[in-house]
Amino acid sequence: MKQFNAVELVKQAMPLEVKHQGLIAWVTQVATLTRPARVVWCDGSQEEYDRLSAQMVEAGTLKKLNPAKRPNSFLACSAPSDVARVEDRTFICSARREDAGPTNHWIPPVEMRDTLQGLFDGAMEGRTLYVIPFSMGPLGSPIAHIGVELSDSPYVVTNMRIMTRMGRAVYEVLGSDGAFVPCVHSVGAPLAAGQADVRWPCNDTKYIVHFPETREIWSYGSGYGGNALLGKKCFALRIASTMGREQGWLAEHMLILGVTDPAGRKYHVAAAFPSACGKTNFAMLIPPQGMDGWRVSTIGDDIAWIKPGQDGRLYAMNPEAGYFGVAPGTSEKTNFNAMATLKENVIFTNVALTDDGDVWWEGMTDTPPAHLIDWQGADWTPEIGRETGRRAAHPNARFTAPAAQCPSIDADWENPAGVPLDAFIFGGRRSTTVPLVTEARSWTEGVYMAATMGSETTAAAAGEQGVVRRDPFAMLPFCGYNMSDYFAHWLEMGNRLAASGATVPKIFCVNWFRKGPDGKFVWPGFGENMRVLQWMLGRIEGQAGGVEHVGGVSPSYRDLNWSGSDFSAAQFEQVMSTDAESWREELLLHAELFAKLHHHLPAALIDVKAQIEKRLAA
Ligand code: TSX
Ligand code: MN
Repeated sequence: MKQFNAVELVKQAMPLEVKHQGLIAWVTQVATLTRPARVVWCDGSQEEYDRLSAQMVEAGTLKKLNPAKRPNSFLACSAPSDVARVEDRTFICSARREDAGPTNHWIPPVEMRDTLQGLFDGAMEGRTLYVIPFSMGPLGSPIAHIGVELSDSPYVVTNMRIMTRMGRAVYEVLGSDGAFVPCVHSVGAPLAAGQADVRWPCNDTKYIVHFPETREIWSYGSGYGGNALLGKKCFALRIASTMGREQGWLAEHMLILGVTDPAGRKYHVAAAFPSACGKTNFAMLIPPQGMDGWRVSTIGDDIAWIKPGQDGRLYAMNPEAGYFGVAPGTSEKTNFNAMATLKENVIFTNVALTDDGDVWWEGMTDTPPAHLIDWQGADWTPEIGRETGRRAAHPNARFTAPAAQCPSIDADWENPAGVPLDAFIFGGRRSTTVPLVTEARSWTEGVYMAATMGSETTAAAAGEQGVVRRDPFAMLPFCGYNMSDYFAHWLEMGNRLAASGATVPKIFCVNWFRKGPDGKFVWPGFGENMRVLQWMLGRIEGQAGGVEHVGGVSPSYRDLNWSGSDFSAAQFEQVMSTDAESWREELLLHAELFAKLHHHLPAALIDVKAQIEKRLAA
């Protein structure tokens, strides 16, 4: 038998552009460990995308959708055990446990490296190791950062081509000594000689591992979403948050949108919501009837990298190039722009297949098609659905689509300088207690609001339904370091901005999800949220009215623009009201969170809590 020769495998077909000895050495090292049958250096071309897609169709991983209905689009159906991020298998392996903090899983780096060596030993046997060079942020932009993912999944390659700037040009930007974040990924399913592959290879053992000090990512056992597309949650949030802490910027789980008023003045807002709150819908909002002349444009729907500019203001950019959005619930009514984005060049994962070769998911249309193939490949009819409760699409089914195809895409979405922020919005799903909108009286009070943010669990997530889960800044699963240090970093950024003399963005807290006594949502949400956005901009301009209360400043009924709406003052009262009793209960929950995060918890946040308690007692 021929001796395994990693150097030979790696050098074969290595593009001329690759001049980075550190990169070549690292690829050789990983190939030596994982022993793939082939190494392919990706160039990011359409030809490469088409070739890999055709290979995956051949292997049964992808179905090609009807080109007349959904041109150049594919459906992937995963193994039933590999359908979401695995938070309990996600590790931040900092040298010191306290740097990961109480909200992250931690294992000593030496121990974890040992485990990974064992797992990756021969993990790619019989498979191809793809070298995937990518840039988070526009290529060559001063705020972009480069990563290289080594993966044995062709599905990862084609998804990364949509989600990031991936390909040949990245090798050029890297040059001979450029910095990159090394990302190693294996589905953990080596193939013995002659062994047939399965449609969705993966392993029951899963590890999603980050070494923040050395800025490395290692992912094993899953081919799905954030577990496998390592530029997204692993790099652009967990690793980037630690880079931002060191370098004085922010990596946030935020959408970014532009708002242009009827006079043509443009504002920019970044907003953080936990999952299942409709972030992508908000990023692509269409203003309602009666608000003609207002326009919302989309800069990003999931991640924002935010840095102070020369003028002292905060500039935000979207490090991604595509949307990896939740499909169920997306319709022409809830998100017209998303549906238009999905017309072509899309990879769908775990949605249902229609008889004419198109896709369907719960919530796409009011009436489901008479017959479907569900996400697990079984026949599905509305009757079967009713009788068994089985869904046609998995609740966490996704689309991967190029951002450039979004009709509401902002002209500045690839501006290397980013866009200047006027406001931050934080929100959660709360059926009681939290008003429709509240403005923080100060940066510190805003950081408190964001830090204590909570959201009720929905049926879409595992576990009990309707329980309030604290999710500070919507970053609970994504902060790469100690959450209390992260709060301190935010407070410090505020101090720096104030010291520079520039206008500091205002911070608002929203809740679209208050329910009435009948258990129904009171606020119509979606496009109607534009009225709340208008009030915020009015506050920024010092024009809109508001009333101070225990938690901040909120509008009265007359402070919002109701043109084209029949929302009544009585309904408004239902989405705004708070009583002292529910505030006291809420503060008990804040105390619980603060107890968990007491180590390094900034005193300024404890002060805000004391102030609220004092106002309540008065
Ligand atoms: O995305 C949502 N947004 C933000 C939109 C810009 N959703 C969907 C959340 C699940 C991902 C919302 N759901 C919003 C909202 O503002 N509000 C609600 C609650 C709601 C649901 C349905 C109706 C009204 C409110 N109305 C009817 O179904 C007719
Ligand atoms: Mn997200």
